[in-house]
Amino acid sequence: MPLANALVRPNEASGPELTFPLDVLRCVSCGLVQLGQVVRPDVMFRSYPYSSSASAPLVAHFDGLAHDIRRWLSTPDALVVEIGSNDGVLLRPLQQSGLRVLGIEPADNLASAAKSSGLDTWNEFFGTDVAQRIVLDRGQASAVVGTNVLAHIDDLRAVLESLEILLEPRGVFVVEVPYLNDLIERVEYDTIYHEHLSYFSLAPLETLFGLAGMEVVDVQHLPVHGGSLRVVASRHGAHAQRPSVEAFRGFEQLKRLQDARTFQRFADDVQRSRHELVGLLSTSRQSGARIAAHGASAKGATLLNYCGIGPSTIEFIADTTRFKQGLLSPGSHIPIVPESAILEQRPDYTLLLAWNYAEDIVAKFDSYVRSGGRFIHPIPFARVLGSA
Ligand code: DWN
Repeated sequence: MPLANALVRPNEASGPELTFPLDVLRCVSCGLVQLGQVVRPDVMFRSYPYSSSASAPLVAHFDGLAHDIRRWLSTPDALVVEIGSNDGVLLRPLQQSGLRVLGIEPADNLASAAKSSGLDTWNEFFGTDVAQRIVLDRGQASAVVGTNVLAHIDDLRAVLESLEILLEPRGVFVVEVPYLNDLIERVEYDTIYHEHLSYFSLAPLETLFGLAGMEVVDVQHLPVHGGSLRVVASRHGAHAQRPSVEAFRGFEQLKRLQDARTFQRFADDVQRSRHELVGLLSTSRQSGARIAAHGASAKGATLLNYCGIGPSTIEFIADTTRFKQGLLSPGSHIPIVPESAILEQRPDYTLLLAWNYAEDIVAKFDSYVRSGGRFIHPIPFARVLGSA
């Protein structure tokens, strides 16, 4: 499979394209579901086309997270450090609420975007050396936040060592990760790609934090990104453990996330999902329908390449992210164009490659639907939205 965000310049489309095996494994002792291959982080993240602020629903999500973080802080000007701060989408509301903030962002393009909007950002990968420099420069942090970044980091023990340095005694680590149970139950196989090294559930996270004398003190299930966990961890005894933790332990037992048969059923569901999507698209094409897609997402790259869908089926992918427009999707080489193309070209069908925002996107293109256009939702199994 190609790298999910390695968009291709049209003039390089005939050249070589990096591809890697994509195998998902499960540790039989701690239950951590993880990739069998690690692609170098500098290859994937030094220049990164994914801008969180491009998705309006995400901006609203991070405003909510900024509000929630405050209840774990004891002083109004506490220091909050965000790992993988992207374009500053969370740093902004945190700073506006009076907190001291610092973003750690390895992507050159995103770090400069954040800095140019006045958000203090270091263009680095997080690690123990950065943690030490932060403490020397600003003191220890009351909170360290990581949304959709912990799953991207190979050396999880180094994260724990860095937290030990960076967090003040009652400091909290607030982390959001895609939730394994949602991935399995909703057949969200397209969220599997090389950026996501780990596919977390609560049990392995508790084991991980336990290695560093930390514990999970709160767990929330969120709808964002197809279903995520928001986990708060701190040093043992620093905060009372909320009832949500015990409740989630029971939930995961019920869902049999440690049972191999759960994963065999998932594998069967993935084959069915691919079969039904390819069937729907080819039937539509055979009847002369024109098909486009919306959302040049990372998950879209997995879906298109795994299902063998290319430009002969999908004419273009409309996306609001300026870093992505004018480029081709990884592997499948479908042109990425501004969202206006949907109303201008009026394809009969538009495949939702960012289905996690389906409600917002369908509402956004209400006139397209009213004039007969139809969205196809591929996950868990392909269906035409709004059809009679
Ligand atoms: O972990 C990760 C997740 C959180 O974000 C990263 N490794 C990569 C990325 O995954 P993704 O690209 O699948 O995320 P999204 O947020 O589902 O991507 C949405 C895409 O759709 C973006 O390119 C923006 C675009 N979009 C749009 O064009 N118009 C999104 C919305 C809501 C819209 O209205």
